[in-house]
Formats: sequence, C-alpha cells, structure tokens
Amino acid sequence: GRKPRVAVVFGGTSDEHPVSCLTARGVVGAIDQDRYDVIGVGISRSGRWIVVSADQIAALQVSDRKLPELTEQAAEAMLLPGSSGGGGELVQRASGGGGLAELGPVDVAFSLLHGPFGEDGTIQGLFEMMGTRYVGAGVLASAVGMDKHYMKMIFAGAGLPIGPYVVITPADWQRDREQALKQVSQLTYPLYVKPTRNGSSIGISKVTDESQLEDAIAFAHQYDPKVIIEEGFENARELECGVLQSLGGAAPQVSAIAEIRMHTDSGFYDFDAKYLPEEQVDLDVPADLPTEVADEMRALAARSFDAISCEGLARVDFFLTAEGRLVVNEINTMPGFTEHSMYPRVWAASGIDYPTLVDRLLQLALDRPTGLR
Ligand code: G1L
Repeated sequence: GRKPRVAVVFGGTSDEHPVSCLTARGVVGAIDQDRYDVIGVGISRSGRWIVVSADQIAALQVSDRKLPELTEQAAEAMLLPGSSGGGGELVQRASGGGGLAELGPVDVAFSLLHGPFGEDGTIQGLFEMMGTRYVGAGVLASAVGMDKHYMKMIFAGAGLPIGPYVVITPADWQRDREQALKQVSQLTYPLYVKPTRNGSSIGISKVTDESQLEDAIAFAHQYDPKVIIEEGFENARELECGVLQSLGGAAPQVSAIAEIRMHTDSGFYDFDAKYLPEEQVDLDVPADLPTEVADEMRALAARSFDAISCEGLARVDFFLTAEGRLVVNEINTMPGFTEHSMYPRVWAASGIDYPTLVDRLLQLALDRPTGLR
C-alpha cells in the first residue's frame, strides 16, 4: 500500500515559535522518507495554517543569529474530518478566496506546538474530532501534564511521593487574600512560586522569606491567574528520565537517568538555562546513583506515566532530597525534542537513537485506535 502520511504541525502563536521550528527540522530530518510521506503544517505567529514541504522545514535554522520563523502565505490550510476509517483530510483555501483544494489524507499528526493550544490538550482534541491519529499524549494526559495543580492531585491519588504545595485559584485570590497567604505560611521556606500552567519555567521565582511572597505571586499572575506555591528542597539533587511507551501493550520503558547540575545565579533550572546556547548547566548521563535509588526512580517514573494515562512519551523530573528521599516534581508530556534535548539524550544513553525514537512514536500512533481507548 501507500506510505503513511505524516503531518508535522509546528510553529504556532506562542513565544516558542522558533523552538518549535527547530524541533520540526530535527524531527523531519529523522523521519525515514522511504517509509513515510511527510507534509509540514506550519502555524504562523498570527495563527494561520500554512502547508510546507519537508525541504522547506529542513531550511528552518538559525542564520545570521536570527531565529527561524514561518513566513505567511495567502493560501490557508485546514483539517477536515476524514471519510470512513478516520484519518482527516488537509484542504487549502487558495489565495483570494476561491474553492477548496484537496491536499490529501493525513494518517498521523505529529504536533510540535508549544504552550496554550499546543501541549494543553487543545490540538489533541482537534485531532480527536477529525478522527486523525496523533503522536503522544491524549487530551486528558496533555491537559494534566500542563497543569501542576491537577498533576499533583493525580500523583497524590496514585500514592506517588510529591512535595508540599498550596494552590491559589483566581477565586481564592479574589475572595480572601489573607486566607490564601495564611495557607502559604504553613509551608517551609524557601518556596517556589509558579504559574500553574506553563511549559517553560517563565514566571517562576524563588522566595526565601515572606516579604518577597506577594511580589512573586504578582509576577506569576502575569502568566496565569492560577498560581502554585511549592516547598523548595534545599540541597536536593535534580534528576530526570524518559519514559517511552512500548509497542504491543507491554509496560513502558524507562531510560537512563540524567542529573542536572547548574551554575546559574537564579539558582534553578530556568528558561534561560534550558534555551540559551551558553551552557549554564552540566548534565550527567547516566547520573551517579546507588542502584536501589536508580531502580526506585525508574519505577516511580513508569507509575507517574500510568497515573496520568500518558501515551507515547514523557519526561519525568525528580528531586532526590538531602535526606535521600525521591520526590516526583513533574511530568512533561512534550519534553524538549531536538536531537540535543534532554529526552533524546537520555534515550541515546540507553541505546535508542533519535530516528528510532521518532519511528517508535509514529508506530505507536498508527497502531492506536481513534476515540475511546
Ligand atoms: F509528539 C510527541 F512526541 F509527543 C512530542 C511532541 C512535541 C514530544 C515532544 C514535543 N516537544 C515539542 O514540541 C517542543 C519542545 C518543541 C515544544 Cl513543547
């Protein structure tokens, strides 16, 4: 039969448009084009869908110190429900109106969109409605992975070890600030004040005493009306590992463990350290850990993956406290995914290279039913 057609969806209206473009370049470069047909669906900064070729994606790179960005076109694409058997059909409205041109079926969508509408379950819902199979976490797991509040509740419900925290909802803040601040005073400093839903460490501050608290909340409120305040673990080690679903329903695989050691003045692994080229962090893969700790961490990572009903892949981040206790910090259903990002690196250390990862994710998506599962 014909080769499965992969729609790589990338760009988007978030500030991380260029990161998504660079990731698309990496993913498309890793897809075996003898076995899959690739079509690019770029989303411009202003939210228009533009169909581009694999070659055009390959040309998206940092040049003259400028980050890549999609150029708008008059022709706008959209996804329509597929005929029987699912799939979804891409169509394009020609420039200046006119009729709809068919651009053919989509067998699997691979979305690399970041932030709101990308990794929060929204585009996954669009794919569900169109009957289009897609790579990675479903609607619920994506939404939970984006919202630290619900993530904590699910982890706690699954008996996973999490740290103490307080959530301030918009209603809490509006109705009784004093009461909200009183709740926070039950926590032990230092604290981290964070927007509850974010992908990229923006809006986070470390607070060492009560006098800094309200400013930190105001700062987090610039990014999200719902704020979470977490106890910091002093002198804890930061560890991460990858989880990858297995083909045929076997238990998920867990990668080698990475340790992040930073020497940045902000004191935590923040947005700049993650995305700026100048290395502010050292990575140890595999981390130097006693076997029992590494084994326990891998078991907790797999349980975290299952707790949110995740699919495809996830990166799970931990603290190993000074007392030697493992704490699940968060799960990320859309981890950095260029060849040099943490997730592909921990898998490389476990013998699974980047093209093999991309192929596994596409196979998992093609094998899975649309609708309830
Ligand atoms: F679809 C996957 F495989 F689940 C997937 C999709 C996107 C994994 C990781 C990502 N990551 C990204 O798209 C991003 C880091 C560029 C932004 Cl969230």
